[in-house]
Amino acid sequence: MGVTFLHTADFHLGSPLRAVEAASESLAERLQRATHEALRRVIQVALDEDVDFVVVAGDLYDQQARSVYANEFLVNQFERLKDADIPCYVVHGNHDPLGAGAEKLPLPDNVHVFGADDVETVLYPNEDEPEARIMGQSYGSQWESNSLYYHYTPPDTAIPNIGLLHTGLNPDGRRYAPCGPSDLAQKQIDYWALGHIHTPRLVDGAPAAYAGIPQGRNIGETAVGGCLLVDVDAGGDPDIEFVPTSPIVWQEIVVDLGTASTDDDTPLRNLADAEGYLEERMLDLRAADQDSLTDTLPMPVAETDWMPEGFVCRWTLSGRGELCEALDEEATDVLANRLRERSSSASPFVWTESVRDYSAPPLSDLETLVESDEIISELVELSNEIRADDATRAELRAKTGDVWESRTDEEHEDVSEERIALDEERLDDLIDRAVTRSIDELATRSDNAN
Ligand SMILES: [Mn+2]
Repeated sequence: MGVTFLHTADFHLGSPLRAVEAASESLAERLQRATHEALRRVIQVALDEDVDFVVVAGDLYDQQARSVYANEFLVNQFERLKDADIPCYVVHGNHDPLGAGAEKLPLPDNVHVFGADDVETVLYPNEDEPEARIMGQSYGSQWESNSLYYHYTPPDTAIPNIGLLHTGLNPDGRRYAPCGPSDLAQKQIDYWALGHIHTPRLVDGAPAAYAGIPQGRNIGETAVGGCLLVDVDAGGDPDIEFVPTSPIVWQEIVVDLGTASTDDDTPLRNLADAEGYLEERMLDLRAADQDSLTDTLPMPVAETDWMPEGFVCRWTLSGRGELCEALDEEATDVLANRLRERSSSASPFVWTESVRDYSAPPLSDLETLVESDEIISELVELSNEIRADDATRAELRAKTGDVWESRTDEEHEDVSEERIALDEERLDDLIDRAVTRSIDELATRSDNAN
């Protein structure tokens, strides 16, 4: 016996979108609409697919003090499910813990909200002839340090067991219901519907997935947003399919000045070249299709006629090239404004969030520098000696101690830096970077002196 349901999470309704407001009021408005439109479409998927039920894994609201607009919108969406006799099971997360605020408008009675005191169990569609068991526990406060998963213990495995959990999936974490994939795998749960991480993700080693945020809110959330359709039997592996819904897709496009070129194959030299080049990339984006936009997702994607209404782009210029000399803060602003005028009304539109310049001026190649500049040649020799000398390496490592490194995991919040041991590979990397920077500096200075 199996059930088919829709898994969604992390609506963050009522999110203030501050970062975007600064860039453009009209874009902020567009995104605000997109956040609502994305959820409306998620509900439409549930209706079109006639799923048995819907599960929501936390962070429905962005803030503990629930926005009344968001509350009303959510009530309306859940009522669409109610009209189709589709029940909905909800846990609250760290952004909308139960203890903090109550809805001003009550949710319709097809919605079951799991309490925060214990793991609760609900049988679908009813206790007399159950077809699935849904277990869940909401956060009672912003930080949930307990390993909630531990108490998800179904009494039997005769029907599919589904667990709703809002978790950072970090066994060593202290805030977001700590647990790891192996913890989840050892429970008799056929599918863990997870929330908190905003990128759609399958969990390695456990029958668990994150549905992701239906509509990304900023440049950190570039994945296409949507929801998951899940089909699961008692004791079987879940079938998981992603359905894209986000009206707007964020993109960060990195342009390497070392390889980027104009139509006639010359390197980008001035603002006009840069504008022409970025316009071409805009056309590429507008020609993208569902396959190319979703090909980084780790799960099968449903065939739909989805296309975003538009893209919001950050253009990051990197590498070395002549164009660098033409770029300063004013130039990147002007470039961004010119790009905005180009394609903000096309369909799909491409809105330029910003142009960022991390590029560097071109450099003659290292060999030439070493030959022509005595100081640089000595620096390279010295760095090679350091690299090869075990005693010096040990001394460097002892002096430096642990180093800070930014975390690169996809968790959307609390992305902080953490301290890690300076191993041999990182030490080599540090030496390389120090030498490269010193050579850059020396070469630039001797250029200026000449
Ligand atoms: Mn969260």
